[in-house]
Amino acid sequence: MPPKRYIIPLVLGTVTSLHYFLSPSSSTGYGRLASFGSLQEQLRLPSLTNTTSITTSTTTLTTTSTTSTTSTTAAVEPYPSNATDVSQSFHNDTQEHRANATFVFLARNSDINGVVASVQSMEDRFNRKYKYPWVFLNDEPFTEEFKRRVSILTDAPISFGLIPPEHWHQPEWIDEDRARMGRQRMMIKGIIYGGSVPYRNMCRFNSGFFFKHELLQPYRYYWRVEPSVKFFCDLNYDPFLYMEEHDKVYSFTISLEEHEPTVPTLWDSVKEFIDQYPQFIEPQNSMDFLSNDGGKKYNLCHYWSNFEIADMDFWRGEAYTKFFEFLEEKGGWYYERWGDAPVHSIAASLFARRDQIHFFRDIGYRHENFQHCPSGDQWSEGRCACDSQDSFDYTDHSCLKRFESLF
Ligand SMILES: Nc1nc2c(ncn2[C@@H]2O[C@H](COP(=O)(O)OP(=O)(O)OP(=O)(O)O)[C@@H](O)[C@H]2O)c(=O)[nH]1
Ligand SMILES: [Mg+2]
Repeated sequence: MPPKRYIIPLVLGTVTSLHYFLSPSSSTGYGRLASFGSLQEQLRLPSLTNTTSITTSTTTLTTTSTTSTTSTTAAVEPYPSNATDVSQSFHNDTQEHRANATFVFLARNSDINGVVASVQSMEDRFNRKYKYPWVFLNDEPFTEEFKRRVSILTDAPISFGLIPPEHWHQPEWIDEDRARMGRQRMMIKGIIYGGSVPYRNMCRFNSGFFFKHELLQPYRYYWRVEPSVKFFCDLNYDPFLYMEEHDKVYSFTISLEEHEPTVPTLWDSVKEFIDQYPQFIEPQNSMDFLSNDGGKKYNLCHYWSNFEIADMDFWRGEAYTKFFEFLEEKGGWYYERWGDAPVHSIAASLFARRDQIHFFRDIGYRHENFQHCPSGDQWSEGRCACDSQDSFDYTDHSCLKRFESLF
């Protein structure tokens, strides 16, 4: 194995958090939304005629900045010691325009077999041609065996990062007695992962911290990948560039209803946030994806976040930063079992224009127990290895119809 294949982005931690504070926010002009009562009507779908006048509110991060990172706790694992600068090798790979993007893969060492299967599926179907980098994150150091097995799968740059403990563990200020009671209640109800603290750590990390990791600072777009997922179709174009060129901030392949007992108070918190920070609500929001009555009640619809291609500058922006901080104070990741999927979906639906959310209909994808399989020309042109009759899209608990009715 040539050493250049083991690449560590030692100079990738190059854009400081200051950058985000300096980034323009999308909040101006929405201050007229004053209270939830009056908000209700305005959150209903306005006409689509104004969409062309909206400009993007985010800034692209570059990989060439030389500012040193401010992170002191996030460890970057050297692998191996003679590794080279990932940004250099990234740009040398091709002359074609590519997006400032990476795959993000959170995993445990024990997930290795599922990780290998997912990476191979992605490489075979898309990335062998495009060579976007891979960033692996873990709350424990990755083993040499993990790195070895992943590294042989691709020629693209790979880096392995350790998550800072404060981005992962249950915060000190959480009332553990109350959290334990919440877990016990959920276990009694038989809610999946209801008794698990690590699962809650993962949900909170994916909601509010992954995009702050040192290894992700150089990038704007990410594609989240999980163990044991399948990509069924050849992708003959670059979905990251699609996101960039069409001003998209969030995308999905499967949308569905959340288990209500995992989020009993989430929507009350969201309504409180809307009352307190009306300036962050995008006038062309997609509240009607989330609610059947203009915002009074959450219909539990969310985008399934094990697949996400999205814009990290959206999560790094003022609206989402405030939203995450607001929810964090409620402690719902630990007192209940708030998932990153409803949290991301609610934020994307409220703070982005609805036309900035994209359904990748042509990407065949499976995460147990559901799959999206394209149909028609997309199925045949993508050489999709799935049955197009077997797709979650229009089944009973899918929210795709609701998404499509927004347009
Ligand atoms: N490092 C680390 N990663 C974790 C931990 N728990 C979950 N993950 C990762 O977080 C992602 C989501 O976890 P999953 O266990 O897949 O959760 P899920 O998709 O809701 O449920 P299943 O896939 O059905 O188990 C996966 O990429 C996991 O590998 C953990 O304790 N440590
Ligand atoms: Mg999973």
